[in-house]
Amino acid sequence: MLPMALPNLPTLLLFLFCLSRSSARYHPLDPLTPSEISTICRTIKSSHLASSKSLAFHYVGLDEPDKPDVLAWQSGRRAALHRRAFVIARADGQTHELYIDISNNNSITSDKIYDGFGYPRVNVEEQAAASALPFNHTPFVESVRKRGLELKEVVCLASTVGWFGEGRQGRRLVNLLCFVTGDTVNLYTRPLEGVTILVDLDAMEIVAYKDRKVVPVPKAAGTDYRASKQEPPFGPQTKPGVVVQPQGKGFTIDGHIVSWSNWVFHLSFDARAGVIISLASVQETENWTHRSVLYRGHVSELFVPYMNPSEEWYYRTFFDAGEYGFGLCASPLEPMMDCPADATFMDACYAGQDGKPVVIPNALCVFERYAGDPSWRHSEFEIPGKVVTEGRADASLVVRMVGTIANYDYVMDWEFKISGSIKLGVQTTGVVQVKATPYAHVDQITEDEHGTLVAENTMGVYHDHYITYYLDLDIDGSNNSFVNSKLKTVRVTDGGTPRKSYWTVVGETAKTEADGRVALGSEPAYQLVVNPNKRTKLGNNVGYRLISNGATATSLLSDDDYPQIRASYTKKQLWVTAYNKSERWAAGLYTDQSRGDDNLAVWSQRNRVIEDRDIVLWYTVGFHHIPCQEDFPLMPTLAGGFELRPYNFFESNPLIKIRPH
Ligand SMILES: *[C@@H]1O[C@H](CO)[C@@H](O)[C@H](O)[C@H]1NC(C)=O
Ligand SMILES: *[C@@H]1O[C@H](CO)[C@@H](O)[C@H](O)[C@H]1NC(C)=O
Ligand SMILES: *[C@@H]1O[C@H](CO)[C@@H](O)[C@H](O)[C@H]1NC(C)=O
Ligand SMILES: *[C@@H]1O[C@H](CO)[C@@H](O)[C@H](O)[C@H]1NC(C)=O
Ligand SMILES: [Cu+2]
Repeated sequence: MLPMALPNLPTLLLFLFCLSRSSARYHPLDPLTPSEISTICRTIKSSHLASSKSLAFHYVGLDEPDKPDVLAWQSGRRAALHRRAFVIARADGQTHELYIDISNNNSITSDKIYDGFGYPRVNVEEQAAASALPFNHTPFVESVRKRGLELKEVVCLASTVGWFGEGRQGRRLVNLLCFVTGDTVNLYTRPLEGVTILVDLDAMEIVAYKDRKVVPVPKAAGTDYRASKQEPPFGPQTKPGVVVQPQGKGFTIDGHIVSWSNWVFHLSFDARAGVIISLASVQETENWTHRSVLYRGHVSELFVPYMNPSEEWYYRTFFDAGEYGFGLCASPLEPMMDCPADATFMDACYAGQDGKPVVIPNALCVFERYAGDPSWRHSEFEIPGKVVTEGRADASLVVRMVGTIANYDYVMDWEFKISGSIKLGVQTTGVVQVKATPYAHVDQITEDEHGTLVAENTMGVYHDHYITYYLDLDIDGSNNSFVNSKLKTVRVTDGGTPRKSYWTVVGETAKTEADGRVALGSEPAYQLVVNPNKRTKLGNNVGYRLISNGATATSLLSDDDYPQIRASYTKKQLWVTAYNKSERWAAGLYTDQSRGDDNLAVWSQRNRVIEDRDIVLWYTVGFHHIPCQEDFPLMPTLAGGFELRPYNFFESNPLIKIRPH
C-alpha cells in the first residue's frame, strides 16, 4: 500500500494576503495594505475634516494608476508610479471624495463634495447600530409582546430602501427587517411580518414605525440546518474524498502575482467588488511569450429585486455591491467544504467605518481542480489493424470567494484553463427570503401571493439575481472590436441542390456603443471580441468568444418601474462600452437610493466609437428565482456563469502540446 499523503493542514497554509506586500514585490495594482489603510484614514482624520462632528469612512481603496502607465510598467518601463488611494467619507452629512497620494507622504490631493443623487454604501457598523434601535423603541417592544414573543429571540437587519420617485434628495434611510430565532439559527425562515421600521442613518434614530398586521411567525421545527440538529430518518452518507497532489502544488503566488501552467495574472481584492483579476495573460505555445487576454475583470454589481409590491416588501430591490459592498461580505472559507483542503487561503482587508483596517481571514482560496474529466479525447477505430485512443486529463486553476449578503450566499469562481478559456461561475445558495403568511396549504390561497408556499405559513417570494461583470478584455493588445457573428438561414432557390436551406455566418462588427447592446438568444449568434490588428498565420483575426453557461435571465420589470430605472442595464445581458477609467460600477458609483442617472445604460447612450478601440464588456448572469420546497430550509447551490474562450487566438489546439503526467 502506498503511504497516504495527509491533506495539508489549512493553518499551515494561512497566507496573510493583504499583509504580505513587501516593497520588493510591489506591483502598482496591489490592494491597499492594512497599514496603508490606517495611515490614510489617520491623515484624513487629522486634516481639515478633523473639526467635523461626524466622520465615517465608506470606501477606501486603491486609485489604480492610469492604464497606459500600468501597461508601460508591465512591459518593463518601471518608472516610479505614484501610489494613490480613493476614499469616500461622510462628514457632517456630506459625501466627500478624497484622493490621497500615498507616495507623497499621504497628502490629500483633492477633496470634492459630491452633491448628486445617491449615497455611498451602508456601513456594517451603522447597520448594526440601526438594528439595535428597535429594542429601546416602545412601540416595537409592544409589537413583539403582542405576538407572544420575547425580545431576546428577535434579530433585526438593515435593508436598503431604494428610490421610488421622491423628487428631493432625502435622507440616508434603511428599513429594518426583523426575524425570530427561538429554536433555530435559521432566522430568515421566521420573519416578524407586518412591521415597518424606518431608520435615519445619519441621525441614527427611528423616524417611522408601523405595525400593520399580526401574521403568525412560521414555526422553527424543521428549519435548523445544522447537522447536529437533524433527527432520524437520515439520508445517505457519502464516502469522504481527498485531493492529493503528490508532487506539490502546480501554482505559485509571488506577492499578488499568480502563475499556473500557461497563465499569469494579478489577484487583488476590493471592498466593493471582491476578487479583481488583472493583467491576465496566457502563454503562446509557439514561442513561450505571454499574450494579454484580460486587463481587468471583477463583479461590478449584483441586483436582486423581489416581486412583492406590498407595503413591507416593495422596496426590497437590493444592489449588493453598491449598497453593502460585495467584497466586505466575503465569508471566511472552510477547507474541505468551501474549497479543497489543500487550497491556498488568503486573507483580505477593508477599511472599517472608523478607518481602522478589518481583516477577513481566509476570504479567498486558490486551488487546482483535477476532477477526472477529459480536456479532449478521441478513439480511432477506423484504421485497419489498430485502435488509437488518446486524450488529456483536464485541469484548471480556480480562484474562489463566497460573498454572504444576509440570507444569500454567492460562490464566485474564476477558473483558468490550459485551453486558454476563463470560466466564470456563480452559484447561489443560502436561505431564500420568505414572507410569513396565514396559509398552511396551497388550496387555501385565493390570490397572487407573489411566491411559492415552501413550508407552512412560509411563502418563498419570487425574485431575480443579476450579477454583472466588468470585463476589460485586451486581446493581444488594448484596441479590440466587438463582433456579433450571426447565423442566418439561407433559402436555396436555384434548384442546383436537393437541399432547400442551410445556415451561414454574417459577422457584424460593432461601430458604436449602440451596436454593443445585445440581448442574447434573440437570434443565433456568436459574440466575439477580436483584435482587428492581429491575425493568425491563416489570416483570421485573433479573438475570444463569450459563451453563456445558462442563467441568461433579463429583467421583466416595466421600464418605468423605479428599481428598473436604477438597473436599466438588466434588460440586456451584454453591453460593450468604450474604456473609461471612471466607469466601473454598472449601477453607478453612488448606488444607495440611486436614480439611474449614472449607470451602464446611461453611459452607453453616449454612443461612443467602439470599433478598434479599448473596449469593456459587461456581462450579466441572470436568474429568475421561483422558489420551490427544495429551496427550504436552505437552498442547494444553483449554478450559472459564462466562458471566455479563445477563438482563432491560437494557431491550433494548445492542449495537443500538453505533456501527459
Ligand atoms: C508627512 O506628514 C506628516 C503628518 O501630516 C508630517 O508631520 C510630516 O512632517 C510630513 N513629512 C514630510 C517630509 O513632509
Ligand atoms: C509569438 O507567437 C504569437 C502567435 O503566433 C505572435 O502573435 C507573437 O507575435 C510572437 N511573439 C514573438 C516575440 O515572436
Ligand atoms: C468618463 O466617464 C465619466 C463618468 O461617466 C464621465 O463624466 C466622463 O465624461 C467620461 N469621459 C469620457 C472621455 O467619455
Ligand atoms: C487605439 O486606437 C486609438 C484610436 O484609433 C489610437 O489613437 C491608439 O493609438 C490605438 N492604440 C494602439 C495601442 O494601437
Ligand atoms: Cu434566489
